[in-house]
Amino acid sequence: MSLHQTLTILTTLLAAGSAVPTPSPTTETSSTFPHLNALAQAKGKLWFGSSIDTTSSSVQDPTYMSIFNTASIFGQTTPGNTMKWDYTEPENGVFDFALGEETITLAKQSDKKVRCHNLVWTSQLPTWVSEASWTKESLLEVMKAHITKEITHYGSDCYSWDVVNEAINYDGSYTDNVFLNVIGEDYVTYAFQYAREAIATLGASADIKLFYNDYTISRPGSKVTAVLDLISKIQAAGDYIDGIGLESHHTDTYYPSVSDLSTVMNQYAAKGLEIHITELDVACKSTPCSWSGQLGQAQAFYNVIHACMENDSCRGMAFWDFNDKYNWIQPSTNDGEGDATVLWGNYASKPALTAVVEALKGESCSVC
Ligand code: 9MR
Repeated sequence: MSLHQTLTILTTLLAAGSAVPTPSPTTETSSTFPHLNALAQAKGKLWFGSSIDTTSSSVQDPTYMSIFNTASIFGQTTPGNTMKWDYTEPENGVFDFALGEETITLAKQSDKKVRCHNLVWTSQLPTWVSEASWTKESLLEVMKAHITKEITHYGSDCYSWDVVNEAINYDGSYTDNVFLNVIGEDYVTYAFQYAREAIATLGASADIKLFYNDYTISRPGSKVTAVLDLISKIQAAGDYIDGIGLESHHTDTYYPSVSDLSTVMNQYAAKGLEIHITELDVACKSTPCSWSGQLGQAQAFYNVIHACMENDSCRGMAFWDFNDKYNWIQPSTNDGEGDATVLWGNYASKPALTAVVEALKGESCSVC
């Protein structure tokens, strides 16, 4: 029985009375926060990173920024929002890269690689795309122009691009969107082809990797089968895809085992893909997250990082934010679910942070 399971039982037994004692957390600053990137790189990984959203008040928070800006803590970043279609091409043919550039500038200041995110997605798609009536040819033209402009604008400032995001539903069917409805399932392959062609125009030195990025693809099942089929289709059409991003949005009560993760990672690796953990966070189903919830959360973080460290094709890992105050899953808008990162809003650390460090070092989890 794991520490988490034991404590769940104890917590239930003690429900009416005293709580299970909890250790005092550290209040983290850039001087105390563990050097996750250095730890990952010491074991041969490319980086450990975190997303950043320059439209959020997080960038006005000095403690947040001093942690984010420490290269040994985070060696990679992804703009949480500002390179998406609604920001970059709000009107047909009118491009605006200013907000996306803010992330590139920040990344350069602390020597971070940037996973650029994303080119084609159902969400955050302006209505001029989603609600107009298109022919297959006219929508392909618009999609190609968007992909080409973004890739050529940012060039080698992007380590990689998430070319298509979340194209498959949990049951393995294609996500309903204007691209599917007008172009058909092949829109995914077209998007990758256009992305590869855009990179070719940048010259031989441009080594920008092209990724498919999705959620709930961390354990075997209908969705993973469909995603593997999708990858085979892209690969059959040409040398268009380099990697797969496992978003890794989990919860304290529902998360993949190390064995699930290693099964699917081996399947992606067998396709020759580089694997990234792209958006790791673990929401507690009820908040404030109980001690038992925090231990479940720690186990989830541990499993994901441990599985990546064990798989040579898994090259990098990133949080989808590192402080509860700024993560996208806020209890007020998510039915009480939240507290999804390794730090409380006041920078106190959670067991999850210890678990991440232990997984990076190849140690067993003392808090799971
Ligand atoms: O973190 C992003 C949040 O600020 C936006 O409101 C949301 C809108 O769709 O998108 C969030 O980021 C998503 C990412 O781009 C793709 N995978 C799921 C992420 C969480 O929703």
